[in-house]
Order: sequence, then C-alpha cells, then structure tokens
Amino acid sequence: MSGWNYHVTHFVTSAPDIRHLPADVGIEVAFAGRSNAGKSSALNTLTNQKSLARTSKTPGRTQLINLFQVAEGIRLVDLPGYGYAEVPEEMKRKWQRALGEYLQKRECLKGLVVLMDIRHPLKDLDQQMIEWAVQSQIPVLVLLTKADKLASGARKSQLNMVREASLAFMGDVQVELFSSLKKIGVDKLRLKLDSWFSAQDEAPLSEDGE
Ligand SMILES: Nc1nc2c(ncn2[C@@H]2O[C@H](COP(=O)(O)OP(=O)(O)OP(=O)(O)O)[C@@H](O)[C@H]2O)c(=O)[nH]1
Ligand SMILES: [Mg+2]
Repeated sequence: MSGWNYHVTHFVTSAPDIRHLPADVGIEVAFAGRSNAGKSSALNTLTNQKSLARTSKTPGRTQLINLFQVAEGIRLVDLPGYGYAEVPEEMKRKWQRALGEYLQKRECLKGLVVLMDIRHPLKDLDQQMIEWAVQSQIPVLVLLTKADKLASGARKSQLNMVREASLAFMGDVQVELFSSLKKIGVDKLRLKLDSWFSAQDEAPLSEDGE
C-alpha cells in the first residue's frame, strides 16, 4: 500500500508518559525536536488542518505525547519539545528520560522525524535523539524547519552542512528542507511517511530489494 491520505488524520489521545500510551501495536512515526522547532506546525501542514496539533509562540506548549491516527493502526505522534530554557532542570531530565524510553522501547515506532530550526541545527539534544534512533535501528528524517527564514543560498549551504554532519551518525538519516509557511518539503515528508507506514513486518530482505 502506498500513499496514505494524511488529510483525514484525527486526534486520538494525549498521554503524560509512555506508560499511558495505547497498546504498542500498529505503526507509529514520531515528530521530535526542540521546543518551538515547528513540530506541531509541520503536522498541521502535512494533514492540511489548521489546528490538529496546537501551535504556539510560547515554547513548551506541547507537554503531552499527542497521538493522531491516519488510519487504523497508523499513527503520528507529536512529542513534547525539549531544550526549553525555562523548564526546571528536574523536569527537563525527567522528559529526556521519557523521550529516551519512548525511542528505545516503543516497538511500533518505525520512523522518527527530527525537526530543527534551520538557523540552529544539531544542538546536543537533537544529536542525542538521532543517536538513540540509530542505535534502535529506527530511520530518521531530519527536517530543517522555517527554511523560509533564509535566502536560497544560505538555505542550501545549511542543508549541505547538516547533510555532511549527519554522516557521522552512521545510520539511516535523511536531511531535507522544510517550511510550513511556504509549504517547502511537504512532499518529501509525505513520501518518507508513506514508505515507513508501508514497511512490511516480515523479515526485511535487502536495502536494494525494489
Ligand atoms: N516562519 C515560519 N514560522 C514557523 C514555521 N513553522 C512554525 N513556525 C512558527 O514557530 C512557532 C512554533 O511552532 P510550533 O509548531 O508550535 O512549534 P513546536 O515545535 O510544536 O513547539 P512546542 O510544542 O513548544 O515544542 C510558531 O510561532 C509558528 O508559527 C515555518 O515554517 N516558518
Ligand atoms: Mg508543539
């Protein structure tokens, strides 16, 4: 099956931590990134819905794990943003642990979208998230968000810089430009999600088995 209709995505539930998530079955793809990186906006752009995921000018708005269903057993997950300066240290550590746990233990997690503001890519926690995913053999799509904020030359050089740097993760990490405002990269995101959501459960053959 290819080409899911993301426009029919609807909200399922919010969970304060991974113990409160629904049964670990089906396929999940999670959106992670620093607070304010544009995760919720990207979900709204993908699904063509204005307020499926709540967006905010105030960082740290998404504090729960929010689950959305595209189709039976096919879910998108809006993870709380990390790295928000005004969150107390103790809470930050707690969240980092919860995120690590989600990435390492959630069996149905089949892909991770890591969103980073194109002007501030690859912060420590971004790298940590990618490392966790690679260790767990989860493929990663890095989206350099708010690409509309840079002129095309600067945009391209940032893209190349992050692509180069991402080779160091030694994993399945693809890097693309994205803008919710200008609808840049939406097709790339959709294609990637389609491939993750269509992956067979049976033993994977080889990478080139097209
Ligand atoms: N210029 C521009 N602004 C954007 C874009 N995407 C998001 N924003 C703005 O960035 C801010 C944060 O967007 P959100 O989508 O709420 O970010 P988030 O990653 O979900 O943030 P948390 O839930 O706090 O972790 C909002 O003011 C958005 O309007 C974009 O593509 N271009
Ligand atoms: Mg959000």
